[in-house]
Amino acid sequence: MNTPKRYTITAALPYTNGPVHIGHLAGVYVPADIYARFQRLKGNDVAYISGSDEHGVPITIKAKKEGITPQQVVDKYHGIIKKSFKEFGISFDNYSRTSAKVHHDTASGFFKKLYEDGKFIEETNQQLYDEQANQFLADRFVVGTCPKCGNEESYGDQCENCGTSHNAVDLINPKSAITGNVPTLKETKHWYLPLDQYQEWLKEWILEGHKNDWKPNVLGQVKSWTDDGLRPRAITRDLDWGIPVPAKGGEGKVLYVWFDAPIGYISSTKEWAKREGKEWEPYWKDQDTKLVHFIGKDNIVFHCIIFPAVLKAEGSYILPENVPANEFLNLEGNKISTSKNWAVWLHEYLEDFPDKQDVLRYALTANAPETKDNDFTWKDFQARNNNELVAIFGNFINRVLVLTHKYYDGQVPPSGKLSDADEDTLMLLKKYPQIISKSIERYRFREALMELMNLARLGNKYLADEEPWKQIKTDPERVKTIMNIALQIATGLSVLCEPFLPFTSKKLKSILNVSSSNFSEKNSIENSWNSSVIPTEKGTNDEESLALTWNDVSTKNTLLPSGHQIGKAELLFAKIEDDEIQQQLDKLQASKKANELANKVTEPQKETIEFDDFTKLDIRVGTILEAIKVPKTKKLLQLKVDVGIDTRTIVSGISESFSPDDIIGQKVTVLVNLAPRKLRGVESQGMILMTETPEGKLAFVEPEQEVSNGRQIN
Ligand code: B3M
Ligand code: ZN
Repeated sequence: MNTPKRYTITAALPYTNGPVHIGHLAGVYVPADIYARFQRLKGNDVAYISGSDEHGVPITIKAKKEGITPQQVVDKYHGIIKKSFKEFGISFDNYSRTSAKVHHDTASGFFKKLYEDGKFIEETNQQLYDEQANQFLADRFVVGTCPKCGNEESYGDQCENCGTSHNAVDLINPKSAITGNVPTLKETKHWYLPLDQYQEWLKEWILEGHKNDWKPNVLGQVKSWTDDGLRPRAITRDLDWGIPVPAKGGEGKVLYVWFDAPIGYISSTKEWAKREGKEWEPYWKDQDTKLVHFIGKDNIVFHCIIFPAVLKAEGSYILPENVPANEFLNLEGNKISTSKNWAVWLHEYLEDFPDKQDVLRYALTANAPETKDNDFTWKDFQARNNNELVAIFGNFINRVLVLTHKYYDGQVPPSGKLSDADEDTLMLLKKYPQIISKSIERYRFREALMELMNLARLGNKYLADEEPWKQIKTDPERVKTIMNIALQIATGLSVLCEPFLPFTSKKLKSILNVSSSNFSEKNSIENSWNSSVIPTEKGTNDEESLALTWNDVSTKNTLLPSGHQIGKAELLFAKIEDDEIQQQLDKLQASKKANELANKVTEPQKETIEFDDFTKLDIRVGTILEAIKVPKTKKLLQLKVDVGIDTRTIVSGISESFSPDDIIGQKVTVLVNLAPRKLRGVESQGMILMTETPEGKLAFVEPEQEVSNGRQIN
């Protein structure tokens, strides 16, 4: 076997201003997890690192909006995010947070070293300022037109449309995101990283050095910025949420979130190493370590320009081997949006589909936005499950397990003389680790997954060609060989599917009665992150525990020896029915609508009235006695209401929210002295007071305690 290599694999630190959704998963966490699990299975030494990004303006904005402190915001979402990643089987070796002390110390230390080494420019100049909010406007506190692409909703530090990162003063027509005011300019001092000084080096390192192995979308963005010419970037801010600037004159200022966040990878590695009793330095400073950053395309500039420049300025760190950034995932034809609540949230998915982690991992990988933006639809999710996982993978495994039990009581039969087809099939099986590796090593996870499914297809084809269920009557000896081979394929699948479908792999291995190798011990769901796992020695007694590695599938002639006992057959995947999908579609529409209503601007207050105007209104408590639909109308119900004074007819436009039967006996409040008027031929003698729920449904206004009909409201 090759000597193990050391890998530091990072997944972008999610902002803790909201939960994680499928866009984050498809773009970053699922591909990074496949890669990390794969490298571990290959026997490599892996640190798979992430954590919560708890600084920055998005968090301050969220706190303002919810009327809580930034600390409360990050505590809430850090908890939700961490729990959902864990339940989803993301096998981080460590998931930290940038509010941790180790991170504050590490980021401060970086700044100090660069400051003392004279790597920064210190400059006092004019910055955007909101007089009303009493605050400098950096980053997401300011929106305006992007100087590069003309997008009118660019943020102060980055345009989400073209990805360009700029200084807030470069925005055309800037506006404060806090008050909507046009900002003024005010003088302030900041520290700048002179990116222009790194431009030639960056071009050489990335555009020349990696022109053949980095993704075209990443190279394209880097080229576009360097062609425009890099300029010094401020790495400090006039804010109070963040890591204090450790320099003279830095009082009241904090580090720019994009200065400290990537250093979070290093702090998280330190935290992990300390817990595991390891050295952290080799993972960041040894030239033989491969550093790979998994990110979404909006993070390219920070991982390919700014962070490398910081590492280079520091001098003792390695640079990324690759930054395989993904494009964006859309949802049902629209851009995923946290603010519009157009998203599938991971923690909600896990509630609705508690045992279907692998189905989502599969659907997101099969449809990953690797080279262009892609669309997630619930219909596609269903089809991927029913037509691929159930019909191809699950079907093959199920046939193998059931037949092995039926013919041999679950004991692997011996193989006899091999036919040409047998030899070919076994040879193909041995090729799959290599085929799948090749795709994974090139960050082509869709392709890798397709190849994995081709192995399941190979299994199905083999059974369909050999028809053991027929041959058992005529040539039972031959069937032993067929089933032996089918069992080898099933075992191969159980090992090779682990990076993609870890829950399935675990279940299948336990049915087949084989275990993970020591290298992938870390991948087992319970043992993953934040618990120290002591790798076990590779099983010495193969009879007891068959510990299989990725390479074993290529090198071993038999993965499952004859006579080996397998466990009870169980289905790996279940069909997903139409109504489950419809529920998700309904939920999506409902949450979008609820969000629109919640964000609906509250109507401004009406003109002032005098007390006498108010006393003119005669509002009484009443009870609905009868209700019928007004024929040929959509909205109108004709009601009989006891208002204490009398029982009268009122026509009310509430038919879309209530069915007549449900409101008999409903307490209501009625404006009784409204001049009668005819609606569709029926005279209405008053008006029932209504309000609206966040879902847009009408709601009655009723007294909070029992009140008799006719009581006045004043
Ligand atoms: N928190 C941005 C984002 O969530 C950011 C990534 C940091 S990686 C160091 O898009
Ligand atoms: Zn732009």
